[in-house]
Amino acid sequence: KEERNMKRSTVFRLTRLAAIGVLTMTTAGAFAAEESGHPGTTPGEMRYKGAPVPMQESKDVITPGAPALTEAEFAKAKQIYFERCAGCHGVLRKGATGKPLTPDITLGKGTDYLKVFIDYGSPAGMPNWGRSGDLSADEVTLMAKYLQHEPPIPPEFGMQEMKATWNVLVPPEKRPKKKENKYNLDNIFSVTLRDSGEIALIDGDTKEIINIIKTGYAVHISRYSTSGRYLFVIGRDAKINLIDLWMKKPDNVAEIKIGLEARSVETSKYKGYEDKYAIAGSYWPPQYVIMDGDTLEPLKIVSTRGYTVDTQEYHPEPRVAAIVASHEHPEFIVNVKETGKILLVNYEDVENLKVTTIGAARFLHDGGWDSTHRYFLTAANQSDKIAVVDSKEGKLTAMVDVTKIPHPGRGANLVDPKYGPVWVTSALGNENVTAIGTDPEGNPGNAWKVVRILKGQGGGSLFVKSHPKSSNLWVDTPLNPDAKISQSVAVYDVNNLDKGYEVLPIAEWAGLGEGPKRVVQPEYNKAGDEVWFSVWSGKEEESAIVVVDDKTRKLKTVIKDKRLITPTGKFNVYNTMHDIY
Ligand code: DHE
Repeated sequence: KEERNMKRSTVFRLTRLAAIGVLTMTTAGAFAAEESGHPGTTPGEMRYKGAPVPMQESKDVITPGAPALTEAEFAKAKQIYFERCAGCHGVLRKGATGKPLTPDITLGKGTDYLKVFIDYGSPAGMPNWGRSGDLSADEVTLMAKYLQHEPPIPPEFGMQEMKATWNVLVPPEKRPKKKENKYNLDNIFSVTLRDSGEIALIDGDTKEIINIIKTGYAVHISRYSTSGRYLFVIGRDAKINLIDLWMKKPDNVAEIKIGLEARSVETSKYKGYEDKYAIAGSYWPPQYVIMDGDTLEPLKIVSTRGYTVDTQEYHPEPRVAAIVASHEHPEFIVNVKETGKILLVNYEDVENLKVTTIGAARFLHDGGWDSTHRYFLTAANQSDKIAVVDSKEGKLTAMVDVTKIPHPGRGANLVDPKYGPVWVTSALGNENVTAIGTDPEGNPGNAWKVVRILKGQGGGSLFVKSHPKSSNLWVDTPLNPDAKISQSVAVYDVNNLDKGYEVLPIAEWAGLGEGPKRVVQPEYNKAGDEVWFSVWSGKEEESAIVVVDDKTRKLKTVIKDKRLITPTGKFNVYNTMHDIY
């Protein structure tokens, strides 16, 4: 209800934001989802879908036989498509989590059929764009006609385009020779300020803001170089910022755009290659690029276009999802979403790149390491599976079936008193918190099996977290439609998992006014004795970060500042660079 009220009062603002390409999933996508009530698709899943694609230019084709559209109508429909539809149906409409919508299919269906679909949605997850009021009757008709034309093709983004955006603001020789500030670098947090196109660097010891740094649009993640000196931040618009934490006041030293839309960046971690290379993957164009680690100079671009793992059908747009750096070999591990392939990209010789392709399952998304950093566990989210890769042997170890739409973030590693070491994921589609055995030597009977399913507060969970020094497991539920659930967090005692969870009212502790106040992404400090939560409100509303004492589970402090606009992901230097979670 709260969100619906917000919707009415902010329709005008949202339309403007959409027009300039900064409308976010939590606005457009979430409202449609909230009101859709589709059997078979939970509100949590629906809210996670359909983010706008920041696409401006494309090659447009008016298709013979398709209903007539003026140039202005075509342009308007194209904008609506990229803002509302491309997140699920793909830029080229070849289908991603949503169905394919190419003219060979849509022309046969015709305008009237398509109008009904767009208006009412479908049980398979298509929002009811017309009925929910998100699109007017004229816009529904316009979209039904537009979908019968060939999809506009956005431009490619090769070396020339990347080099044109590449900017070394402070060359390596002009950078500090040693750390020039007094911060305890290991305990700094990079915090995504999603809707302001910035990150906040926060001193984990004093909780003071060190700097607010301009980045790409709707930043997605932060990762650190192995030495902990450099911070890499990537925006949804595929802009990467390289930030030097040794500077008196840490700030940007280089930037580049590696495509038109992206989510992932990582740096080389293998012995001898620390801080040497960076890699980023893009949604559009579907490719990854290896860069120089301290300048972001693009060195090698590799396309991910190819054939799906199962039906071996060509996919023109397989997006790059999570990337991790191997500790066992000089390799990056790259999830290719729509084809369901996991690539082991060996960076020993960038000119003669060796790539091992592991077939997993479609819709690879996010994932993280087991506690030994040998096995990478990653969600094939719409396939309801967790793929396990042995990074030492370079092989698929197992495919584990889990329940509806696993979403681990990087997951959480615990020692289950009954089953030994396990890795945990929560889910978007239901309340299950699933533990998978990860110790083939010590506990072979449990390895790569679901050994325990805990009941959580509900679906719409995005992230779980624990720490080797803690006996708590934290599970958020920011996309649950019930405000009581989305504004609180569940915490389990790892030594007594059967006891169930305690609920902490994190948003209430933040003491904020109006707003959705979703509680998202637990992140530990270096010592493992504090957990930080974002209380994520609207762009115009006050948000905060709530710090909880891990041992007592009591409120420690609330970080509030008018510059903390829509905080979401938080990345502690030490834990992120050492893959501790
Ligand atoms: Fe994320 C990680 C993609 C929406 C917050 N998100 C990731 C990763 C991918 C991804 C591929 C893994 C990167 C890696 O490890 O290399 N996310 C997507 C989407 O495609 C999606 C569904 C829609 C979109 O348009 O982006 C999406 N993500 C969101 C949000 O709405 C979230 C909740 C808020 C926000 O800031 O935008 C969000 N995603 C995050 C965070 C991580 C992340 C905080 C990193 C978690 C971690 O602990 O590593």
